[in-house]
Amino acid sequence: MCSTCGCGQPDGAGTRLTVVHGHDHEHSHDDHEHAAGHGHGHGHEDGSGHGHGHEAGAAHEHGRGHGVEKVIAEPETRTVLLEQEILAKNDGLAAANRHSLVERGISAVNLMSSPGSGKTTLLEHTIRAVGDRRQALVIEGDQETLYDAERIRATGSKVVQINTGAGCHLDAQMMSSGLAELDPPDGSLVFVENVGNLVCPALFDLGEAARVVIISVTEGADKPAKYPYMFRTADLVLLNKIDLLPYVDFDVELCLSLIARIKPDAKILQVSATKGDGMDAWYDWLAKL
Ligand SMILES: Nc1nc2c(ncn2[C@@H]2O[C@H](COP(=O)(O)OP(=O)(O)OP(=O)(O)O)[C@@H](O)[C@H]2O)c(=O)[nH]1
Ligand SMILES: [Zn+2]
Ligand SMILES: [Zn+2]
Repeated sequence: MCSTCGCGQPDGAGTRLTVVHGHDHEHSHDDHEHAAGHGHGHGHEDGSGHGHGHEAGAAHEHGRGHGVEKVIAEPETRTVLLEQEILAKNDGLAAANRHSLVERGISAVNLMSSPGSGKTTLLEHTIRAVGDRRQALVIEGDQETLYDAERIRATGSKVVQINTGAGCHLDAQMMSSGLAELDPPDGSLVFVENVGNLVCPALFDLGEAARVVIISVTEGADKPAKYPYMFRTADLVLLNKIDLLPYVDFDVELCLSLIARIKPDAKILQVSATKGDGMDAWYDWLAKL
């Protein structure tokens, strides 16, 4: 759950809290004393659980209904309703965006990833490679700065920057405003660089034709397992920075198998945006949009 944008899982699945112990000790629910200050967690029969800290030597009681679940449960109910309203409104606007894009033969591609995986670098090379076949324009999403927009402008492509401030994703309203400002010609290709974040952007449909998730080999092979929703909704996964494989401890097979577990029919391309490896396959994929 994201406190700045109110986004969360659209199916309303609750937040789970599991505390992993750094030490072993027997734990009862009777009054007891702890010799040293430490934190710990425990579960309840209903499947919930929580963690808390103890001062050194502090005695305390653990009761089954000691209020923690109640405090969490009430605001969560309101939060889920708020999320549903936000996402329903977003989906309506996204449908309108999609309709007008399709009518005008414009293909929008939503690029999503962690910060620094190479979205802007990929775009710089892609615009130069495909720009003579199909006009490419860019909507840049960032919390702050015009840095990425300036990099894109240097390629000669038209670009609109959307700064989200505290926001952690682009939404359909921002997409609509960005498109109005960008004014892409009929038949063009519009790339959207979403805010670097593997969580929130996945929840917000922009009306795009395709979603591309970029993961780089410097991030760790376990990212698909940790952020499954992002990978589940992707039309294409790009594994970037493969030129660095000789220097980093990244298990490609593990990463591919984790993606396949989340999305068995996932399309995955291995690329190096800076060195050019695998980029022709990416350009071929784009040509089919
Ligand atoms: N070695 C290597 N470095 C890359 C590659 N692609 C991008 N980089 C580098 O990774 C860094 C981050 O790249 P960006 O393109 O700015 O990443 P980004 O996803 O746009 O970052 P944010 O907009 O901050 O989310 C830069 O130093 C790039 O030069 C690649 O294929 N190989
Ligand atoms: Zn960028
Ligand atoms: Zn968010």
